[in-house]
Order: sequence, then C-alpha cells, then structure tokens
Amino acid sequence: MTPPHTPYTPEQDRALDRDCTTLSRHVLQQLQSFSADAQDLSAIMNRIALAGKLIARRLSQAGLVDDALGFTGTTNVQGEAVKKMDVYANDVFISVFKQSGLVCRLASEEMEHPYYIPENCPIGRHTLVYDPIDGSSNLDINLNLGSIFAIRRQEGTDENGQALDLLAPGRNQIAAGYILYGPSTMLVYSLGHGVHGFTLDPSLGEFILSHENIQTPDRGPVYSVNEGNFWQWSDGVRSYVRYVHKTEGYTARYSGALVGDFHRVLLQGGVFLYPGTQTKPKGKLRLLYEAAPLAFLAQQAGGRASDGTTDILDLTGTELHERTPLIIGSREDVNLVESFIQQAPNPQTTMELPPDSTRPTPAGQGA
Ligand code: AHM
Ligand code: MG
Repeated sequence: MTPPHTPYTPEQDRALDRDCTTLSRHVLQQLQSFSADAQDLSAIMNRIALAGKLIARRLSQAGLVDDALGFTGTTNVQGEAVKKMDVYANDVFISVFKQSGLVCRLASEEMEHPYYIPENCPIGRHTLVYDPIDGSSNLDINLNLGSIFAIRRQEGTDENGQALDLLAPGRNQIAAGYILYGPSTMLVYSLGHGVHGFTLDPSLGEFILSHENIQTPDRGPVYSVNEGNFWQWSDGVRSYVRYVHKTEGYTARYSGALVGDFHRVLLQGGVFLYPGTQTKPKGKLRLLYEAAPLAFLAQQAGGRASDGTTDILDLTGTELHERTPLIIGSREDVNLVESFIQQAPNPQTTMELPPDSTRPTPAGQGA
C-alpha cells in the first residue's frame, strides 16, 4: 500500500540541516586526524570543490554568455581541437590552487608540461593531476560532462622539471575523484577509504553527502562502448561485444563522456570499455588523469579496471600524456572482457579499415 502523503514540516528541514555532511567535514572524518597532512588534504579537496562549483556555474550559463562555447582554433599537445571551455576549466583549476600553498604542481590534459608553483614546493609537496573538462564533444549540445582528478605525493625533488615521479603506478595515488556536471552537479571521491558521493546544493553552494560508501555490484546489465569503432577493435573485443549482442540481459549505454558513463556503472554495475583501435592502438583515454583516477575509485567500490591484460593501477607510464585501453566497472564484467581478449587467437589482430574510413568528424567534435 502506498504510504499516505506526509505534509511538509519545517522540522524536516531542520532534521536535514542537522545531518548535512559537507565535504570538508567528511574528509577529516575519513582521515580520522587533524594532522597538518589531513588538514592539507581537506583543503585540497575544498579547492577542487570550488573549481567544480565555478565550472558548473559557467556551464549552466554557457548558452547565454559570450565566448563560453565553441573552439579556440588551437590544438592541444595531443593534437585535439581545444574548446573554450577546456581552457576556462583548466585556468580555473590553476587559479584556485595558485596562491593556496597546497600543491606544488598541476598536471593536466590541456598542458604539455606540468604547471609549477615553486613557492608552494617547500610546504605543499602534493601534485594535482586532472582532466578539466572530460567529454568535450558534449559541450556544445548541453549534455553531461565531467572533471577528473587525482592527488599524488611528489616523490623526489623533480629538479629537472620532468615530473617523472608521476609515471608511478596508480596505486600510489592518495586520492582520486570526479565532478559530474549533469542535471545536478556531483563530486565523487575516495581517499582510499571507500567511495563517497556529494551533490551540490546550489542554494547553499555546498557539496552535501548524498551517496555514502558506494558499492559497485559484482556484475551489471550495462555495456558502454563506442560501437562505431567495431571494425577497428581486436578480435577479442569484437568477440566480447558479439557475445553481449547474443546474450539476454545486456543493454547498451554510451554518452560520449567518460565521467557520466563511468558514474552509471559505478552505481549500477556493468562495464565501460575504450579499447585500442587500429588508428589508436592504445585507445583514446589517458592513463594519468583519466584511467588511473577512475580505476582507483572502481577498486575502492569493489570493482576493477584493466587494459585487457594488466590492472590499470599497476601500469607505469612512460610519458605524461600516455594513453591506455580501458575496461572498467563491475569486477565480473571486467574479468569477462579480459578473458575474451586473452583467449583471442591473436590479441593484436585488427581488421582492415573499410574503404570509406575517412568520413569527416561530425561538427562540434574534437579528435
Ligand atoms: P576528452 O577528454 O578530450 O573529452 O576525451 C575523452 C572522452 C571521454 O569522455 C569519452 O569516453 C571519450 O572521449 C569518447 O570518445 P569517442 O567520441 O571516440 O567515443
Ligand atoms: Mg578527457
């Protein structure tokens, strides 16, 4: 029987207020410490949240203000067309950390080399790695987007300015998370003690705990992959996708923005894949600021992430903007994809591209 409608009472509001857990309070609770390091991490998370609020605000007005949408006319270090919002969001992260005394380097998808803040280095030996706007092809059509981040501790002095310590495995990350700009803005993060989701209450300007201790189901119905690349995948990936086509209970979901697609499988189970293709053998996604942070979250939520043979958290990079194939989500689903890849007669084989493989990139989409 449907319970009778309970009329709203001001007490409900007060009860909610009393239970509101803000991000900064949560970080300190998670660390169970008020040490200087814990305070630093709490402050870093607060700055990331501030960047998320600024970006969310700009996105919510993007169709109404000048110079928010569209391309800059330049390409980034990876040869991808840069959008105005990519630049804005990258600058937001820099500006919220610039005079914070909290991090001494910022490494991002939009910068060839890390941005150094030398005056912070003696006190703040953390590095923030981030993708300021992920899923840029969704920008001009008002669909979901994200920012991805991880906090790493600087190993060594990085005297030659090459940031080689950032190539260490993702298991070394201290914290990781993302901000999802969807119908509501959410910040999901982990400090290595479970995964927790916060929803931005715009009336308070605060991220409030809404999804505590997220657990990914061991398997789920969703497979999330760009099937437009079908003929460019290896035999193993194609066999897996043929298998889900023939098996009852699977459903496809793909938004073209990793954060939203990952958020779905994190909460509801299933698997997201961006495998290598013939033109991009390591796929499209970057290890340092896309795959590794999300792998950290997946693992903390009981799921996992792989490049097809190796756990993403065990991969060491050879360069800052290195790409990796990514298979991420529910543990059993990731294992299943891996088994198709590993059992394929020749894991490296890819089909010849069909003759009309040079179709133009659709308007509004970068590389
Ligand atoms: P971006 O960081 O330049 O936006 O690229 C990453 C995005 C991911 O969000 C998404 O999963 C993927 O690219 C989509 O690529 P495709 O359009 O090839 O399916
Ligand atoms: Mg990205």
